[in-house]
Amino acid sequence: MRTEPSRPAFDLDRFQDLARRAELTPGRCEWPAELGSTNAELADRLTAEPDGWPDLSVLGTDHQTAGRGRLDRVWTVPPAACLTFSVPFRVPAAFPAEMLGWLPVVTGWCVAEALAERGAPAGVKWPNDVLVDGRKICGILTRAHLDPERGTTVIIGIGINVSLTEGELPVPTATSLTLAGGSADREALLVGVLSRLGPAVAEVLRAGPRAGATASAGGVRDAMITLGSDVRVELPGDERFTGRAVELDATAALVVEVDGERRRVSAGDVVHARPA
Ligand code: BT5
Repeated sequence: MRTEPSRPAFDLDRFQDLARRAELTPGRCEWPAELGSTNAELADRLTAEPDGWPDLSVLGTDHQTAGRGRLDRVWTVPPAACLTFSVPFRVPAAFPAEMLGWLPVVTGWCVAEALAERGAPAGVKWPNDVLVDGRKICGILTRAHLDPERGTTVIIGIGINVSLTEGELPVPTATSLTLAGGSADREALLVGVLSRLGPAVAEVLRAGPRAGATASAGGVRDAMITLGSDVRVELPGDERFTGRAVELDATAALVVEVDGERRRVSAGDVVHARPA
């Protein structure tokens, strides 16, 4: 993998100026040049300073040296070529745990809308990817941070490939915003994502058991390219089956029709065998 040394560092002042103009009020924003994983680091910082990171704060970095995917997979990008950050949201005590599955897909929808605004029409692949032309441009990883006194904070980690060249893609199934013909302005892209993410996540967390009936859930269903596709489902523990993805249920689980029967998938990987 070749790296491109001439990319500008993320400009936090410019981001904050663009945010002000967009009437976006994020919480605390920090962007160290390098750290291990923004998700792990934000969890540590929440432990050290539980009231120091209000909702819609941002911890980002230009060089993530230990980026994580699901199931201990790695997330890799060359320095400054990606928009890599994590955002915390307090989860109300009454919010049903089974509704947490809405958060990654709602995040995917917000990222897809922000990418479209920056020139790359994107769709959401269940449960945590954003794709452009069938290739992965963004991965999302949520984790719960527990505080015995304050309850649960969900940390939403987002990695968007912004200016990677074809030769820098970590896997052949990836793409980047510039490869897709979009603009490499990371500060404007972050404003676009957060402007959508703040209200959408707040709506879902407010709705509790009715999260699946929110406007955000409707947006997810419209943006989800998995629905209507023939899919191969790979469940944790190596069980595999194929079928047609037909809907998201009230908890954002994927419902797959297999030989006339409906199977509900709440965790696992999905491979799009044939798009709708
Ligand atoms: C994900 O996992 O896609 C979640 C990625 C989340 C990354 C963010 S960055 C900020 C925050 N801090 C972290 O430490 N993580 C989050 P999963 O669905 O398991 O997909 C992982 C797979 O994606 C890998 O096994 C590779 O095949 C592929 N991959 C790795 N890097 C990629 C990239 N830059 N672009 C596209 N695909 C990639």
